[in-house]
Amino acid sequence: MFGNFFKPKSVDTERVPPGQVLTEKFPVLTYGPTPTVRPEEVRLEISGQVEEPQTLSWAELMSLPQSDLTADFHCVTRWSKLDVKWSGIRVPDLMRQVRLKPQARAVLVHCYGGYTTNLTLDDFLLEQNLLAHTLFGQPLPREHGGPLRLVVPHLYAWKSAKWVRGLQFLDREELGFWEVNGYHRRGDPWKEERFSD
Ligand SMILES: Nc1nc2c(c(=O)[nH]1)N[C@H]1C(S)=C(S)[C@@H](COP(=O)(O)O)O[C@H]1N2
Ligand SMILES: [Mo]
Repeated sequence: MFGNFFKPKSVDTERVPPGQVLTEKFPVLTYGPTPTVRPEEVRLEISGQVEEPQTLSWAELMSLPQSDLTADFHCVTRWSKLDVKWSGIRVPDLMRQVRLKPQARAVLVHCYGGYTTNLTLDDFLLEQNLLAHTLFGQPLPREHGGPLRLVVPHLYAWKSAKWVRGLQFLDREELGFWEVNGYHRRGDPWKEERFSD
């Protein structure tokens, strides 16, 4: 019996969406310059279809419940990375501080540097979505969105907005930066929702 001795490193193809290739590295994908924001400068503005607009400081964010997440990361340019380890604030834990107006349907995520991306509330409020400040146990590197980024594991990674500074709740979906420029409005990697028709 060779046992596990010669067991090849197996790739779990059920975890790789169609048209994607695995990478061990963690490429950086940013449109435009990388903003420099110090944690103590971070403000998260919550606006739009909410009963009370509010701005959270870094200290306030850190005082919310903190969670770990291991998730696969799929970029529409066809690389996927498995088992990325993040820590941060689960979106539902943040949203317990927010009273949405009944007509809220979607969110436009705003970033330092001007990037935006859109999500329906159904896609945004999921348990596994995280506002991450830690990557593999280290402070989130600036090029990967530090101090604070969104992680939305079930959609292509352009929805995982880096350097988040605002959540604007809307009564109907407005398209973000890549979505205006031809990317799919939702971006489910399992359905290969890469581009809009
Ligand atoms: N603010 C901002 N967020 C962003 C982007 C960007 O250009 N600006 N690129 C998106 C894209 S296309 C991908 S694939 C992921 C890449 O994250 P990474 O650079 O940490 O790998 O970030 C997403 N979030
Ligand atoms: Mo991407």
